[in-house]
Amino acid sequence: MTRAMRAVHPAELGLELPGAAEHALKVVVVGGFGVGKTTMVRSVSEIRPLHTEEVMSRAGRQLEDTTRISSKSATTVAFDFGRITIGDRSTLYLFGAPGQERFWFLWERLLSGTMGAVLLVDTRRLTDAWYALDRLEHHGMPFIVAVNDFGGPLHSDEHIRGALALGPDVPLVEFDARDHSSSKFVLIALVEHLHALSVRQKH
Ligand SMILES: Nc1nc2c(ncn2[C@@H]2O[C@H](COP(=O)(O)OP(=O)(O)O)[C@@H](O)[C@H]2O)c(=O)[nH]1
Ligand SMILES: [Mg+2]
Repeated sequence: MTRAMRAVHPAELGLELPGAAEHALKVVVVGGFGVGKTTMVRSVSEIRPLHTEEVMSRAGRQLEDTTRISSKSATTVAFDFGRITIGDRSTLYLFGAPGQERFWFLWERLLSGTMGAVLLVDTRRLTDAWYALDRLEHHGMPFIVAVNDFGGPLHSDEHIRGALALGPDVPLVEFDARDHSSSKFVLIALVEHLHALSVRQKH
């Protein structure tokens, strides 16, 4: 997996959001429940990230399988939102997807206007990524896969690619969502991937 990545200026992408600041890119962070989406948006954001968390209600607890994730007592009920500047003039607006199944209807809105996505995976629960993967592929959304380090089994890239049926062109990186620089590298990897795709389209 790749750790060192060359920084690229998103201005090179020529991708802009209608009505938004120049070189503003909307990026979504998706993945299964408890995989580190909120953690990543918080650790990387330059502004105090907006998020809506609630202590799980008794009813909510019955709806979700939290037995495997015992440390998780708060859950994201709306999008996480954060912002990071890369280079002088490029701003990424980050949206963390809601993890719970009862908020999945928000996905269409989440993905509209989105330039690219980061799919987070936990090697202990690779299959939890399938729903997000299916949605990304359904929307033809460019994405990279970021393996969050929970101390789970160290799988080879081939194993992870096989389990998620990833195409050879989808970048796979490892990181720690709790770490600002590590999370920033993931976003730079996504920007580079978008750049590579736009160059390929032009030729
Ligand atoms: N060990 C470890 N724990 C993490 C990491 N990232 C997140 N966590 C913890 O995992 C739990 C779930 O993370 P959260 O960001 O809420 O997941 P979300 O449901 O995808 O938003 C929290 O208790 C985090 O502190 C990581 O890289 N390593
Ligand atoms: Mg969350």
